[in-house]
Amino acid sequence: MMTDKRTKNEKIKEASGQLRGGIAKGLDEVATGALAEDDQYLVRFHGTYLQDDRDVRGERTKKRLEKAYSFMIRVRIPGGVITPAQWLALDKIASDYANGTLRLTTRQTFQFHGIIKSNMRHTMQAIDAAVLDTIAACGDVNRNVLASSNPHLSNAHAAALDLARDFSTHLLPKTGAYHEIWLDGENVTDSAPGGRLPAGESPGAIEQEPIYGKTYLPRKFKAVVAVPPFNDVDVFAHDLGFIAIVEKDKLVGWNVTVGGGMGMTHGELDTFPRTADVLGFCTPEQAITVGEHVVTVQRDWGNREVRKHARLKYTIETHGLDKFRAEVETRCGFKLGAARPFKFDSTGDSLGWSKGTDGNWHLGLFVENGRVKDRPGHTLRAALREIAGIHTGEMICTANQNVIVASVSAAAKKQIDAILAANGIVIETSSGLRRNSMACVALPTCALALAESERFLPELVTALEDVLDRVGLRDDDIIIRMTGCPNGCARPYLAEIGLVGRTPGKYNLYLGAAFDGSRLNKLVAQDVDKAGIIRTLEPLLAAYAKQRRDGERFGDFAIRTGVVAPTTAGNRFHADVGLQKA
Ligand code: SRM
Ligand code: SF4
Repeated sequence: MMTDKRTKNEKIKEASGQLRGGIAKGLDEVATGALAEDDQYLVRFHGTYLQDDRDVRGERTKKRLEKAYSFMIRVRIPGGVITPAQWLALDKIASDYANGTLRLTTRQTFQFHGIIKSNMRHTMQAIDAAVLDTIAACGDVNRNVLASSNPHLSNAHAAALDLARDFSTHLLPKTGAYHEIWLDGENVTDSAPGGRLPAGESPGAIEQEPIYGKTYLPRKFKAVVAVPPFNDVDVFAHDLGFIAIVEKDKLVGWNVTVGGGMGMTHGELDTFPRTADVLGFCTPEQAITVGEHVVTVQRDWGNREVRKHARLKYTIETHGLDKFRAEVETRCGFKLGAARPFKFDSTGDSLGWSKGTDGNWHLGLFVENGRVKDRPGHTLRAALREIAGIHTGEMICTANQNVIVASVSAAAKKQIDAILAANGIVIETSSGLRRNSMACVALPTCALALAESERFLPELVTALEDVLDRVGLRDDDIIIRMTGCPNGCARPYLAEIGLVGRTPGKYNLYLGAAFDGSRLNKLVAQDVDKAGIIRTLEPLLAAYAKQRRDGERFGDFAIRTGVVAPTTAGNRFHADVGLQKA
């Protein structure tokens, strides 16, 4: 008899009745704030995670109390664009049901933290009432699709948003489980996926998942759309990417990228971050078909026996790019064209006010580590709420955890400036390093965090700003990203300075990534604390300030001068580690 070597997760998906499991029943169970173990995994496909407050975990264990359980909910917003009315609705949810903050993520959306089980349905219904949903925001499916921020910048940017929205809709799970569990037969909104069961149908009987089948994908799947020269979605970090090819001011199609990803495990050298490969070129009409078949090949070829090797990046490492391309082309029924030339300059956002070609203004507002909250003297959440109250354009979440207030008239611009000033919000950041900083959530909510991230990076940047002052680099753009573990949620392996948590207070330091997001960095120091990070970086930053060539970036400088060995491919990430020259 053949043994079933598939992971436990595969079996849970298969037996779930298209993502139902025991979630509905578990939500009604009052004896615990948690869900049954299998349902904790299934509920992710609905855009939510069970978490516990790790700050009080030890104390509660001592008192033999259940962990302080609550849920994180992630909204699905392809391209990150919402209306001011939706912003206000989400802001209200943060007060009504969550911990009073909104968290902008590295994938252009919002997370709420701290929602207790008895409020879960109310929260999901409030999100639905705002004509938003959370389905497929997490789980082994195509997640929120990113698009280069601000559709008003050019026709290609508008097309990028359209493609992100269309691809997201195309790949949505078709199951009615979401509506059944969370919305209880509430009105299904226009944007909502699936649909309610027709009268008389038993749950699970009518649904077919033409793309996903019963076991969905082997692992999460992430797609993005980028418009050169801005790589603000970090296209090379994702499973699937579309890069706009504009010729004579016209979007002629997309270069397709595959096999990017960040996650790895400390000490396991067969896990590594990987930059995506360019697969070829497709026309605008072909894009959804190509994307769908990248997904179906991964569905069929992806590793369902070893979850750590289940992402598309390992499928491509295993089978090779040529074989993968041939299979995608066979399934599409047409061949991809040769990749067209493109050039990226940067991965950051355009911050501050800029004027669009239509005469309207756009404000890129830095949100430190994406946390929208009020603190004394800096009431950012209140300011954004007030802005949303008067704004008639869009509010856009960026993949750098910032927000763009888009399409502002000259008169409204003055009002917005006044609101910001009254709430203590200064548009300019204190340094180029802070402007380019990102940290993942980590403690206290993330179950996987090994060290602080969001709560520590601001203080580290402040300390590094003293170094920058000493060496004369305060205003220079240098990318720094931190995560509390090696999963890579703030894409630290594509940062010129990457810091990845090992244990409380200790980080691995990575240097040498490209400013345009095309080259991974390299491990240079292990288990360093705050003082060690500063000690290691100061001489390198001083040398950079003195010896850099015109326009040379810090990451490129570290490679050119031989201080850090370049990472030429993901599978070389763990080779030649350490500082090469003191
Ligand atoms: Fe992530 C798991 C937060 C973007 C790679 N990520 C998690 C979880 C859900 C922890 C867990 O599994 O229990 C974190 C919840 C923390 C919390 O308390 O909120 C979490 N990830 C985040 C966010 C909120 C980070 C942020 O500060 O913005 C980002 C939400 C994105 C979104 O809106 O969808 C976030 N995560 C990313 C990215 C960046 C990206 O996609 O551009 C990555 C690296 C790219 C990639 O996927 O390769 C990323 N997250 C992971 C991984 C490692 C995946 C892997 O292939 O190994 C995990 C762990 C896992 O999946 O097992 C993870
Ligand atoms: Fe949690 Fe690790 Fe992701 Fe940070 S990188 S949010 S610590 S899983």
